[in-house]
Amino acid sequence: MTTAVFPGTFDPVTWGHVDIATRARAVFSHVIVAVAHNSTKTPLLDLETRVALARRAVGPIDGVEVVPVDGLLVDFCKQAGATVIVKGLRGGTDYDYERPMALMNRSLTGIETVFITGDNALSHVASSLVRDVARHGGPIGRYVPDGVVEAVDEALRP
Ligand code: COD
Repeated sequence: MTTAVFPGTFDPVTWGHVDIATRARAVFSHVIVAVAHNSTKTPLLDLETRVALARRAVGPIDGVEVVPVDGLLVDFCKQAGATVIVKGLRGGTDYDYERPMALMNRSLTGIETVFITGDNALSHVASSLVRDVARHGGPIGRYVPDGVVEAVDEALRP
């Protein structure tokens, strides 16, 4: 059994994330979606909400679980017995952003990162764009799983 960790901020979870989790599960027997506390960003949604929405979104996929993560990702991977980190790619910009993290994580513990190409139909879907559209009053429903529209709305207009 190979356990893979698919980490992210998931602020909020989108169909792009669900697509990558689904594809990762087709390759690895156990996938942990790791929702990072992420001290380098100030997320719109709190950790508890991001975890709950991600659980609702990937809950139906057998062999996929969602956990909150704080601290170094490689430490969590070790604890969880994961031998692979999964990242999703929308294009070259994602690769340029992910490559140093993949190299750093490998340099820290030897763990490999596997990149999965997402569905082309979702290549414009990013949590940051979803937040921006919502902030300006635009419709985000088609980009995100159930419960996200309401949670984002609540966070923006409490
Ligand atoms: N299609 C394909 N892939 C997608 C799509 C889409 N439409 N949308 C998102 N993705 C992929 C992203 O490329 C990424 O791989 C993943 O989904 C998560 O995306 P985000 O935006 O939710 O998450 P990020 O990029 O903010 O996550 C950054 C981490 C939390 C992974 C990183 O900061 C981290 O590892 N933090 C833990 C602390 C640590 O160990 N730091 C040292 C790192 S070397």
